[in-house]
Amino acid sequence: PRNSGTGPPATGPPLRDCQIPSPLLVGPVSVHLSSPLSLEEIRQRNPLVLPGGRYRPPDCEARHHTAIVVPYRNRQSHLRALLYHLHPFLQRQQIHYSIYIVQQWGNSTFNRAKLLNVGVREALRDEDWSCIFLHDVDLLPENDHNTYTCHKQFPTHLSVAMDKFRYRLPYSQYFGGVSAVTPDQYMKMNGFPNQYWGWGGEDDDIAASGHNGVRLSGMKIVRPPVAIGHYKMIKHKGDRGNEQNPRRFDLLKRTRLNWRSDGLNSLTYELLSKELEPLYTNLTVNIGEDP
Ligand code: GDU
Repeated sequence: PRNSGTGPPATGPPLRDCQIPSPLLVGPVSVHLSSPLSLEEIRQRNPLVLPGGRYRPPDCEARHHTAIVVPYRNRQSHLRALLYHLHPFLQRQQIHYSIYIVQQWGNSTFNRAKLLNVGVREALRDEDWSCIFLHDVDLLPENDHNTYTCHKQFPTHLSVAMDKFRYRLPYSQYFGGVSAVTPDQYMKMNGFPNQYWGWGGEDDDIAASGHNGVRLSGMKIVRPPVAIGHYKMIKHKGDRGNEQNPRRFDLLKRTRLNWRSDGLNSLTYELLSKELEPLYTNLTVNIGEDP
């Protein structure tokens, strides 16, 4: 059937399934950051993107349904650069997608992983997404063969070769930057930890080896080849309100004890607003503060 239960009912004749790989892919793309366009200009360049940052390929039935969740506060120029690059990138992949910006309200210490939990939960209220991407705002993919889809069995880590780390994986269990899970994988992991306030540790809590790999509950991490998983990171200084978390090492030691009780099942927050902006869905959320 048209839309396979994840969108509006069919109107016209059924579409054929999109080809794999998409014939629109171009491979490596050069990412320039010199003159970011305005949101209005980006909108004009993406006329098929619907309010909320939603898109479906017009000529074929998408095989993939991906929500992109971006933890966010006060990075306007990065957000514009991301939207500018990501919309055409995803359209070339012929994916049905939507972009969610999860904005932490207030000035309390930033909490990336908790915002990701909020984004996943809210995105799944909208649609039956088959894949959820967890995407830093400052990372721009440089090769569209790096497809924004999920592996059926295992979580995926996409940003394996960032310019910041000289296009290599910084350490073998690195799971930060851009990663992806299916809703099932996410449930199995009990989501992400809510207790990491400030910079660092939350990504390692999910994936580090030895004692801490437990959150993955036996799942391994799959990755694209290094030649394809290229990303440009927009250079930035540390943000006010996201200073290094000095407790991260202590928390990491306790992942084995805590992961079943700290995550999706202990998530509390107050959704202050949900706006369907022309290029993204904006969720403003009160996630509380570091106790
Ligand atoms: N962020 C904001 N506003 C802030 C702070 C952070 O929007 O004030 C969001 C952005 O999406 C940003 C992400 O949080 O991309 C991660 O923060 P940083 O960019 O400051 O951190 P790094 O560039 O050092 O990123 C690496 C990994 C992240 C994460 C982080 C540790 O790429 O995925 O694991 O370390 O917290």
